[in-house]
Amino acid sequence: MEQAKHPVVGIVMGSDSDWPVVRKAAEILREFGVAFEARVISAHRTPETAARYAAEAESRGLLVILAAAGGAAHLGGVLAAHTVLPVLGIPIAGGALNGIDALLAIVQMPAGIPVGTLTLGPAGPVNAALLAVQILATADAGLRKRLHAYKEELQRKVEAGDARVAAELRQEAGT
Ligand code: RP5
Repeated sequence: MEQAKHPVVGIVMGSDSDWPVVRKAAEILREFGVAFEARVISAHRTPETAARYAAEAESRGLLVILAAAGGAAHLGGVLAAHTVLPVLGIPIAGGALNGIDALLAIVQMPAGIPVGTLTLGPAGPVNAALLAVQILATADAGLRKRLHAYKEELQRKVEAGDARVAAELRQEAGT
């Protein structure tokens, strides 16, 4: 699932069952032209691989890691334990508690090992990728420009929605 020669963002997910939701993060990164890689690595089922991935991430040139997991979502914490790179945790909905478990697991890291906690639900991977772009943009003027354009586009969409609702109401009122 490698997108480019020198990925700077590592998307890691606990299971390939997370991919249908997590792929949105890949789409956003692609939209911004940020090279990434995506891996399925489980903190519980493949713990050695998780530790190795995080320990080698910095020397491999990664700058930010996204960690998506559901249930007892320890992935972000385990990766963060083995790297100084910023780790952004994405709680995946599903299972008996529908993501509340993952959210609480990610948000309760002990002092010293931060994991940024992103939105629960489909906005999670989108916001995680955007936050990764924003982190990279602190040292990349080109990316910052693209982020401004992205925000302007969001604004245009809301304004178009506002106009559409107003037009619909006018039509219903026959005015
Ligand atoms: C977590 O358990 C994964 O991140 C996934 O969200 C959840 C279920 O995994 P599977 O049983 O579908 O592989 O570790």
